[in-house]
Amino acid sequence: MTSRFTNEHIEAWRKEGAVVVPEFFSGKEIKAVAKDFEVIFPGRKAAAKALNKKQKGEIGNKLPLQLSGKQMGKTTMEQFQNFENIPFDCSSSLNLISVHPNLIEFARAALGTSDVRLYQAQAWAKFTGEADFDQAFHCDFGNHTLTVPSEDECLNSITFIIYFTDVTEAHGPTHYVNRSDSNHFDGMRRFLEKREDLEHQKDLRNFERSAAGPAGTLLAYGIDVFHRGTNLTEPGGYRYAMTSCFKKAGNDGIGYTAWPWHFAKPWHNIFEHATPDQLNCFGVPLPGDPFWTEETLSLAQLRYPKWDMSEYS
Ligand SMILES: O=C(O)CCC(=O)C(=O)O
Ligand SMILES: [Fe+2]
Repeated sequence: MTSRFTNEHIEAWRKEGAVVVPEFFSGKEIKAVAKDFEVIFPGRKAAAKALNKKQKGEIGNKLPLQLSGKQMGKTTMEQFQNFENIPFDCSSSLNLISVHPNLIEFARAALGTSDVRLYQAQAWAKFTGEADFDQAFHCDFGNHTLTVPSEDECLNSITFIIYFTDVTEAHGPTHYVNRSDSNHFDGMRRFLEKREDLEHQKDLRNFERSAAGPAGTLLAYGIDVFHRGTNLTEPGGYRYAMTSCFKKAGNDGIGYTAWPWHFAKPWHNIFEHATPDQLNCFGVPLPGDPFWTEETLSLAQLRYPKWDMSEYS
């Protein structure tokens, strides 16, 4: 397997908490995944005009948060209209992209372990005019752990946001701030003490970077990194993205999705096409694990009749 990233990418992620890798995915992979997005989110229409709720004052923040003439963005339910957990009713392309072997390799290198688990994977399509996608800077640790981020990034986790359409500044790229610019723990202290702190938001804006890039671009970041979604302003524009989060196996402090909770979803789409290594990311024991006995093998085969279990027996 040819690596799609360098040691510099891993070092940048470790040091700054965020790194962008353009062209991580190939044209063929992008095309197949984008086609699956049309299957799971059919008939969505992008508008010619962006929705800017803050200017219209429809949502408005409770506080008069003027930020260089514009109010501070906000995370709203409307931004998540086309947002779904794996597995999906579509081909294996989208179903397996969050455990692509090169992504697993990236997560292993970043977290300094060979044993990683996927704990979040969501497809997310955004269309111009569907919502005002502008968010305030935040860290994701709030819904990835019940406490706070560790000082050791390997004890936290790695989130990938992957774009499967070209993303310019007009297509709502994720904006982020490097740890060394946000003063890291001081920044988090300010965030925890006062979530809607306009002064803090202004400070962060001075350092914001963009993950904009062609389809296939990967943004890797940590749960302690300030970032925000931005609005789609391109007439008729849309952004297809996938999130994929990994943690070190056995790290009970990090969580989000309990895969069996989604038992009614089409898991066969994953079992019938994934390698043992990919399935292991969901917690399926590897071939040779004591879990696998004659009984468990035959029962699992009954549950997923088309799963090729030859490597397990
Ligand atoms: O969609 C994006 O670019 C980022 C969204 C985000 O950070 C969030 O909803 O937590
Ligand atoms: Fe976020």
